[in-house]
Amino acid sequence: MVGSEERRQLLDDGYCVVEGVLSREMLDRLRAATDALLAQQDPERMRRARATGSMIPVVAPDPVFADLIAWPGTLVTLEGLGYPRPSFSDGWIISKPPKSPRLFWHYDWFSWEDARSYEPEPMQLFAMFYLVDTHVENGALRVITGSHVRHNPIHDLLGEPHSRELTEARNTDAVEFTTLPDEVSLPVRAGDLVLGDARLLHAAHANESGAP
Ligand SMILES: O=C(O)CCC(=O)C(=O)O
Repeated sequence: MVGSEERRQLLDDGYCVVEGVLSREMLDRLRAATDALLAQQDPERMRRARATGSMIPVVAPDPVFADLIAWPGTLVTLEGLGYPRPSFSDGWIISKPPKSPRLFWHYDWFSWEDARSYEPEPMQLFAMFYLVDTHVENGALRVITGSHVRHNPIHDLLGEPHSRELTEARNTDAVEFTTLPDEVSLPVRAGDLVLGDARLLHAAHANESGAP
């Protein structure tokens, strides 16, 4: 069970890591379903998504994704954090091909004109489930602690987050791909869950390994 320490971390730091949320059986089902979808991906579409990775919507016709969205381990975690009635907005299957570049700095929040965007309580969380052990060499998440509520110099420099320039990684020397002095890497094990405030600045390491 998660509790007050994880809630403090989510509110103060903007994220928390919950270990072992997915069962072995669920991991096997998800790997089979995502491998099948990835095998059908158009290579040109994958090329255009070099920085983000595959980005396949989870509305794919396999009931395992409905089971994932309503996964009891996630719901119990959210309840422990103070969110007993969450709703789902959207989800994506993200596979980073071997030797693919970094993901650029961005945040997921889209409604800054709403005054509640400037309050401590998040209005939206991201939930990232990992199907393989993920570390700095194969695409681990990078975050800037506290950037969901505090200004960071990179906020002033970021371009349009899903422009073709960025998603195709046309220029990985651009500031959006840079290593920041205050960034933190979040390596995880398969089955772990990273929960984060949608306002948090995040990016990912390149996948320098030979495996997706
Ligand atoms: O690709 C990743 O590792 C993170 C995905 C992400 O940042 C997002 O979906 O907003």
